[in-house]
Amino acid sequence: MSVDIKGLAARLDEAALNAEAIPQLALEVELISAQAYEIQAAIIARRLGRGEKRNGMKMGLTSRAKALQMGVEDVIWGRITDAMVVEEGAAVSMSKYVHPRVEPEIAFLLKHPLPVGATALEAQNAIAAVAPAIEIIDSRYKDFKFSLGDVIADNTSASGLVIGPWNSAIEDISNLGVAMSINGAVRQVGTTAAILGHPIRSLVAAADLSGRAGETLEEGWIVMAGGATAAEALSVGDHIVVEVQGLGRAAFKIEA
Ligand code: OOG
Ligand code: MG
Repeated sequence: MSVDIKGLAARLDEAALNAEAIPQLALEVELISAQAYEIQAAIIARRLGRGEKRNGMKMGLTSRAKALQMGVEDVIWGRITDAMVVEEGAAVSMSKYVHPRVEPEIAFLLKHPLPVGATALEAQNAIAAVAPAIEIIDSRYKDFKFSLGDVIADNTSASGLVIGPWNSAIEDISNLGVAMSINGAVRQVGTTAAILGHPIRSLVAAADLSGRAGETLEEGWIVMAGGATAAEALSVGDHIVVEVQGLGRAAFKIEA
């Protein structure tokens, strides 16, 4: 079936720009993954056209907790641009978002490109540094509800990322404790082992998925490994802190 890739991309891009929810595309058209990724690519092309710079990739639904919370089983990925980066410790305005949620992640910084077919050892050797991170997800769909095709088209709900200190002396990251607090109360706890059993597998999968889409993970790019726990909804005034054992913390605030 023919799908209006550019039209649907414009709809999602404008929903994000206006911070206004739209109905799920699935109510109108059943997208196969390849079409949904084309829509995602077209949204990013619009953003790059406005001067944003591509600086990485995010993995999604790499933990059981997230797959269960969202009711979508497949590992998915999205594209990151510089405009999505929120300065660590900063306050961001709620007006930028529809219904934002946060999730605790770790971020990889690449010191050289990582092609499709990379092994776990090659992935490990491509890492310049690892950081504790927060992903701000904000589905452009009403009620934060979507099908697999919907969420892929919507750049996998990517909206913001907060990166804590980069650790270049990389220790074993396979099973680090993760805690996410909002206003001083711990809301989610978990471990990096929840990310595909070992977060390095998320980086290997990122290389494969982007390679198959005709891209390569580039030197200097950030790769977000995916939420280690379920996400939490945000309200004005919230102060969010994610702490990863041995890596440090990342924090930000949400204001009116
Ligand atoms: C989809 C994005 C999932 C993650 O880390 O699992 C994701 C969503 O939950 O809206 O970013
Ligand atoms: Mg995420």
